Amino acid sequence: MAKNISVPDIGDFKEVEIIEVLVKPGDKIKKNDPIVTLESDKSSVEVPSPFEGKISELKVKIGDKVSEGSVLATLEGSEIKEEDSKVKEKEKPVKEKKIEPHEIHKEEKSNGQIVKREKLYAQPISKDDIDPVETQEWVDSLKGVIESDGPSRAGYLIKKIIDEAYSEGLTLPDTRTTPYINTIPASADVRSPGDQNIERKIRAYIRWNAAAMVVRANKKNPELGGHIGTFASAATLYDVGMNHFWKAKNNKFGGDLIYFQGHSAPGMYARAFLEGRISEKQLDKFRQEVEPGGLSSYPHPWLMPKFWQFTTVSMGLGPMMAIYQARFTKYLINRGLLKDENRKIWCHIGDGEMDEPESLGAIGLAAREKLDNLIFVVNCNLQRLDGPVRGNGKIIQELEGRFRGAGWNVIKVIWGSYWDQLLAKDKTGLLVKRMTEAVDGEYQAFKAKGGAYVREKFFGKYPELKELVANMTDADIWKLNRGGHDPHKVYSAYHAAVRSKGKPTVIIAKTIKGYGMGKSGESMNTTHQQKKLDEKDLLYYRDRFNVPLTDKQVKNIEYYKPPDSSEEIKYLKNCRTKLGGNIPERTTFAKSIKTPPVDIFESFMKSTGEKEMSTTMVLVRMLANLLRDKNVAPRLVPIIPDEARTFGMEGFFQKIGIYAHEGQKYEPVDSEQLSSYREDKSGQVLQEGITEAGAMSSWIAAGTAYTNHDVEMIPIYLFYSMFGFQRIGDLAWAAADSQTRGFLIGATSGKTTLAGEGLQHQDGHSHLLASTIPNCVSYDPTFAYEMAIIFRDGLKRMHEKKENIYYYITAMNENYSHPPKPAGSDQGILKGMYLFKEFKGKGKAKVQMLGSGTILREIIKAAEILSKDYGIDCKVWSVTSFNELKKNGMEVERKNLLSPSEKPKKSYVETCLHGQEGMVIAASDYIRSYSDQIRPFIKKPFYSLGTDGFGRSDTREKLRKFFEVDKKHIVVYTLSALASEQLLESKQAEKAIKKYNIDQNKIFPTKL
Ligand SMILES: Cc1ncc(C[n+]2csc(CCOP(=O)(O)OP(=O)(O)O)c2C)c(N)n1
Ligand SMILES: [Mg+2]
Repeated sequence: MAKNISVPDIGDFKEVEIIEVLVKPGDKIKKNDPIVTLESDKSSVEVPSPFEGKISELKVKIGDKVSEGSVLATLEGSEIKEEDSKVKEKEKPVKEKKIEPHEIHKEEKSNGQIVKREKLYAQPISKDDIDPVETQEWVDSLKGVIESDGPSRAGYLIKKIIDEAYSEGLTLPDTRTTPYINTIPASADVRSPGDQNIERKIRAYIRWNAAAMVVRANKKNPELGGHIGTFASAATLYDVGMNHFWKAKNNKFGGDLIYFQGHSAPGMYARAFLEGRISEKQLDKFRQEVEPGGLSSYPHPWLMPKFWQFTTVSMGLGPMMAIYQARFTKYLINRGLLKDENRKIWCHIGDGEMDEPESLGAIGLAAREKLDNLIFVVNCNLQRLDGPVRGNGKIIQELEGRFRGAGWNVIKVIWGSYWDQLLAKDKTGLLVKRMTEAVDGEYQAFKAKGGAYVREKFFGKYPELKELVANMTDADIWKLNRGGHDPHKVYSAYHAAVRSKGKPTVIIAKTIKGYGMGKSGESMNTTHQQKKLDEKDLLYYRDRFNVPLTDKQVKNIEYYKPPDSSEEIKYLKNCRTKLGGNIPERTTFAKSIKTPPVDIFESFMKSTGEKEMSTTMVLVRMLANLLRDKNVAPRLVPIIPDEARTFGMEGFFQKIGIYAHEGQKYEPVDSEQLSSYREDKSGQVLQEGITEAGAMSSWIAAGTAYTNHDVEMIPIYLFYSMFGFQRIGDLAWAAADSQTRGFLIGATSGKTTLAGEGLQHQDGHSHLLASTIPNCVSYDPTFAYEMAIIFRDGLKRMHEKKENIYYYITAMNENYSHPPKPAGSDQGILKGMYLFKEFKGKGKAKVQMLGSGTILREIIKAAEILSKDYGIDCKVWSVTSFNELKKNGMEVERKNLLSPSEKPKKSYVETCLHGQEGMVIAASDYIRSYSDQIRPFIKKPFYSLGTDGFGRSDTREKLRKFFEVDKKHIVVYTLSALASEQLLESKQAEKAIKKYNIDQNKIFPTKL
């Protein structure tokens, strides 16, 4: 039975051109195999076959125009399986609709015992009690239900009562926060199985060595800096993870991924020293990295590529990148590229750091995506750099509210075990009330001023509480520890966190900044900056943690490392052996991706004839071609922050699907259309919503998957170029440090090319920002063949040869026809410039004309005019990258200056222009500084034109006139420049100014 394949619903488009026919008669095809590619003026999309079968006849050819219903081909043969694709598509989401098990309940039963759980303690603080007997009855009923029917039932009843209360119109207390006590009650704590005696010693040595390396460095030279107080507060949080939880990467397991708080780095080095991974000599080179073997100030994979994995010190970026790392890990698993090994992503953050909008900016996504592989640990030492984080409030409560509101599993670790007994004795709730009402500024002072002060100011507020501690000495009171310094409480929290299902977990731990530093910096406002400890301080620090060093050794600030045969070192190493190896450690075993053959790019080398298209369309078409390459296709990660339609990429929705961890639970409104919005659990596109920072974090996660997951991926992040480097420049820097490989595409780029959008959208400087990143390779191509050659080279360099660089390529939305590739231009395209065309005049003068992006086309038009109307010989050079030319120029110049007796070498620009006569005029759609970069390497008069000043909306023609980069201004400026070089009479230029109506009195655009 023969069957027609016709064009399905393609939205509002009619008479759309066929640009590719992907089958021929006789081909056996499967359902969804592409038949043809259609291209509208904005986007291209493949039409898939709705059936399986054999092509008997083709009804169309390249260049034909088709609309909905046009027949493309006929299928025949017994293989035809008539399936209604629409029905199938509709069935899919229904199939994927699953009822989520009630995760919390599961978790409650995880250790087989019924315990008093978070819900019981999560009650908001009540107002004054007017009927304690009645209150007690309610509480007793609740306890009764928990005992007889378990916590799930109790939770259900409470929810029911709350629902009832709302329907009665009651105003209920705010439930964002729970009382200021540990989320896990003492009765439910899971104690650490570790040997606490040995662990305490190990922790003491790490603390000592971490402080010693900072003090020694600053003794050598106070310029070097460093931090002691941060790690001092976080040591237990790290130790418990290192000894009991964080599993390393090895040949059996992918490894947990740990984002360390940037300025706690000395602690990580100090542990690695005990483990024998870092030598004493290296410790002595903390923050001295110019000579080989130094240790980075902070986690910098670029500088310590075998050690650090994640760059975190720019506050806020770590949390955001960790969230998207966790999300990307799930993406890889759902796409079948990674085994699900229950790996966790841990992110350590300071409480001050939580002020950064980025730190909290993506927590909603983490909950939405059910990232139960993600654990945040917020070290609440209540201080940041200058002083308290929330002196008048409580950072722990504030964060609890925000994370609970976002849907996270929140575990507060506020009080250490020494408080357990006091809390148990607190029958009236007065202790919890006092704990809750004291503000962080007070808590800071409590730890700075000693036991007597705490007795007076904290317990002393209520006689009952004073009485509660009457039998305790001041020293006992001082010993009442904070949760984040209690290994059992921390262990218990981590234990619960790794078992959380269906949501991410945040552990909010209370600690003391500068713990153990005593008068020199414990809980002081100056703690953060403390990098010097005098003899007295050091002796105190040694005694506080019982570090076995003599006074003399302390005075010499010697490191302490027991012999390898000691029980401490054996224990420490054994812990890591059990957990699979070293952390942090950066390795990569990813296989490279074979660069696709040139024929995939061949069509871009030819002229597009009459057909006009933008370089964005070229790129999208190229990506569609790449999706047919079996090596590249599965590894492409297109990332788009809600701009797919702007860039003509909606065709990807159907073809490769949008990643959605729960699939698609609804029938999309446009389900009848070819480019219907298709979400899929194994979808490939990351449609990020409107978050450039999030999209960039995804890009970093994908571009470093070769090391974090041993899978080489090819992330391609397309964004409005103005919202790229300018918006998320700090992440672009972190990406470079992380050795991210992938493509950033600054689409709708150029100040006059993006016409209507105006001042905030028009980008005239992103290339300059890109140029500040040493391992970023950037291009501003004009023509399809340039884009294709650059892109293929990028694939080769990054993903086949594994160079640690990334690409920034600008793409435009201006449609024009593209010429064929000039023979022999490949190398020039990659190096940054090549001779595009020569326009012979009458030899009246000679000019070298350089242009990039769409303004190259104005240069070409100007050259035509100059040669025809003024008899000037023009050579037009397409400059694909002023940035690459400048890099090469700087390097060659430096080499020449360092070799004064040798024959100077020529930079690539000089090589191109050497022997070419005439001055140089350069123009781009960016500010003049972009093209000015090559000025020092051109030994000729050089004039540059550019788009300096604020953008504004208007037509391209008017904008180019305004910024003086249109063909007329280029002609006039060239004539005028020739006159100033005395190569032409000035009246020629005067005449041209009149002829082209150029206003000589117009104010310079930067002032308008
Ligand atoms: C984006 C950014 N801004 C400022 C800094 C400088 N800085 C380094 S640490 C710090 C205070 C951090 O306080 P917190 O997060 O509470 O960490 P703690 O040392 O208390 O653990 C500041 C402001 C930075 N590293 N990054
Ligand atoms: Mg802090």
